[in-house]
Amino acid sequence: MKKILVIGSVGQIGSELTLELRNRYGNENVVAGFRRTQPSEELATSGPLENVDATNIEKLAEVIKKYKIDTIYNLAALLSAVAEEKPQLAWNVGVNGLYNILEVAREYKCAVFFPSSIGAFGLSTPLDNTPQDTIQRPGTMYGVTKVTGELLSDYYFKRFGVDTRGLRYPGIISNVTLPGGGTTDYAVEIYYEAIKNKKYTCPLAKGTFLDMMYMPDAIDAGIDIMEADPSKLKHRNAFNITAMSFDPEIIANSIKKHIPDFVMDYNVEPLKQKIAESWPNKMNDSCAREEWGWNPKYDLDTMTRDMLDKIGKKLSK
Ligand code: VAH
Repeated sequence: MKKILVIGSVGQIGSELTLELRNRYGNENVVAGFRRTQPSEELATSGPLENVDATNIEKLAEVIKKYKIDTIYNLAALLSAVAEEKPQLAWNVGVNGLYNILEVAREYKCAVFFPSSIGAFGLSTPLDNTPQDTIQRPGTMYGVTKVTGELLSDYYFKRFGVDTRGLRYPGIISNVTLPGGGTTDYAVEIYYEAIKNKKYTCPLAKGTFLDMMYMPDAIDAGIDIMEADPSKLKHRNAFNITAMSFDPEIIANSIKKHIPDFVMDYNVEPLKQKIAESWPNKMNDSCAREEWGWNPKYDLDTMTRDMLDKIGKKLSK
């Protein structure tokens, strides 16, 4: 039976991933690790909670031993735009934290999930049909922490046999948790504003294409990769995965199919625009599909229908 620790369980991915892991493996087998932000009532009442700061290796080891953890999902990170404002903190959480997690995983024989990102690529990467194995020279601290994390995780697999696996997530869109400080946050905000005000001012320019994914697919991918047959994995850290690619105009048109009088204008935020332009327009995720069966269920229109339905219900309460 898996005994799982989710570090960063109150974040955009962590909060929904932890609940799904509890559904699949049993509430008592999934420990929700958090630092400052208090867990939701659902997270707090459905299973064990621990205050875990990945930069404190002693506390981390204590929790691993207390619950006999065999799998660590490490979702602690500062997202791209915030990481540019606080690069030293981003490095400390993203890299020093990961180093501690890998060291504890080495000592207590835990598997480790590492969430990389499209942010691990830069302007010198082929931005269309971005290959699984290609040049990675990101220009952001977020990207530097992700490339470092990929290399460190692969090293721990090859040198110490730690079962590390990772995904290069695209922008993730959720109807549950609001994102905090990401370049792709617009793709969540637009749905709320469309419902509330039928108007949205977009911080990214028309024609800025980015890979995206609906949260249910992101959660399934995070669980499926850790359950995959290791003998089939030619790659480890980290797999390109994507479900769709769109620019602001395309997602706005998808919303207009349901809210015909929705209007969008632009007020480009230079930092987010600069970051977005250095990320792929569309990744090639054939390795994930071949090596562990990656196959997203949601496209833009099915996601839009579900987002508007779920957020509409939430806002009408
Ligand atoms: C961000 N949503 O924008 C995150 C994500 C690929 C983007 O890492 O920073």
